[in-house]
Amino acid sequence: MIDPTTIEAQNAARAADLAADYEALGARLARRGLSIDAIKAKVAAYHVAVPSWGVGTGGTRFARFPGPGEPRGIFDKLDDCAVIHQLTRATPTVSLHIPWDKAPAADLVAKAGQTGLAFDAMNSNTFQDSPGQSLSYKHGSLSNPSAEIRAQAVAHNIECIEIGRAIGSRALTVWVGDGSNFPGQTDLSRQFDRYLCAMAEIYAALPDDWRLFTEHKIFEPAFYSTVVQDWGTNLMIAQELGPKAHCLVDLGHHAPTVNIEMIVARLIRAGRLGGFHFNDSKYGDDDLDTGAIDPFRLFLVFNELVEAEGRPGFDPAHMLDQSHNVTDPIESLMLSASDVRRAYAQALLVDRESLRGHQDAGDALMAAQCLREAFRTDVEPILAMARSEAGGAIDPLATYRASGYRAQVAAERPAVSGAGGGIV
Ligand SMILES: [Mn+2]
Repeated sequence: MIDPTTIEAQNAARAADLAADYEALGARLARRGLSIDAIKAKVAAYHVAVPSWGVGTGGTRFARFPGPGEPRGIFDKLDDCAVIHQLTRATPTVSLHIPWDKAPAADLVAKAGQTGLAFDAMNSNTFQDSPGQSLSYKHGSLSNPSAEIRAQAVAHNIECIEIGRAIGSRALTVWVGDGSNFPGQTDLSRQFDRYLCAMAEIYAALPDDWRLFTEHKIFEPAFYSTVVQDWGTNLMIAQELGPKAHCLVDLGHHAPTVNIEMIVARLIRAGRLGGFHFNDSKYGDDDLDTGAIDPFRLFLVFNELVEAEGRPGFDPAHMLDQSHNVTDPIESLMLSASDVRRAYAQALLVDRESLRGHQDAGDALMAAQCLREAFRTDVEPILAMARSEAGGAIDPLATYRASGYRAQVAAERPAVSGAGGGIV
């Protein structure tokens, strides 16, 4: 991890400016009847999980260009995740992927203890064939026509639950690549029936205090149809499986121009919003850094979440899920963690009473103004003060670069061109 004296020195150089900016913003917000300290407290309590696979360099179907000092395995990944949390104080949990992160549970728990991290949802993998696996998922996993292959996929998911129980996780996320590439390749209904039967077996193995998240995705790797294509299918799955089943919304897994915030509102209404995989995109499932392309959409999603805060049973899980091809993954993840907090802070600024009044009065322009006023507010002093007071960095990026962490781990970790940096 990074030497605390580096953080202290970096913060000392910025503390006076931050205090002035925070005071000025506080005065502005006070005129709108808002307490900056109350918003800061909520932002400080907001956390987003980091996926273990996010700290490795990703790739495209064309190539992968490894970066220096890439993690060699789960223990290096946890070191990198610890740095992200040390500087941002926003990412105390890591989401593991099995089998990529398979290791003795006692060692995982010990490493988490050393690094101050805990484990978020477990992720199963039946979208590729893993070393030593007896049957292939080329033609599907949980929906495969072969009962033996489905049983293998079910057993893998149950193993993920067992590993998760041993390390303190309380959720399983299932995303499958199952689908078809050609009309007629599969019977769309029978394939879905097979998936549901297999998922029911996994659901039956869930501990009482666990949740099951299913993640829909419109396309890729299947390009004609996917078994869990959209939020409607996802909601059907959750409603059929039972109360522990919830829908996971990955921002990149929709058709372009789809209104994701409305999907979020619908899933909240149904009591089935499981949580998020945050990322950003221009064209499809680009897996770009959260907030890098369309921060207004991210804000509108958080606007729905803030609207629903406090409802019984409302407890969505939050995770980043993005791929870093041309940036240092630690830097991208730190900025993205800040950007989800930014969207949350901006959504907290919305004057909901006024908004409702404008909505009821049919004043579309003023209703839109309510949101834009919140979105246009620069909340960086709130984010920076929350980080600083929690022992993190006022400027995580500058502090990280000043620390020399990447060069240090590059010296210890030889480049591995084939290391998994997958996207789910
Ligand atoms: Mn995802």
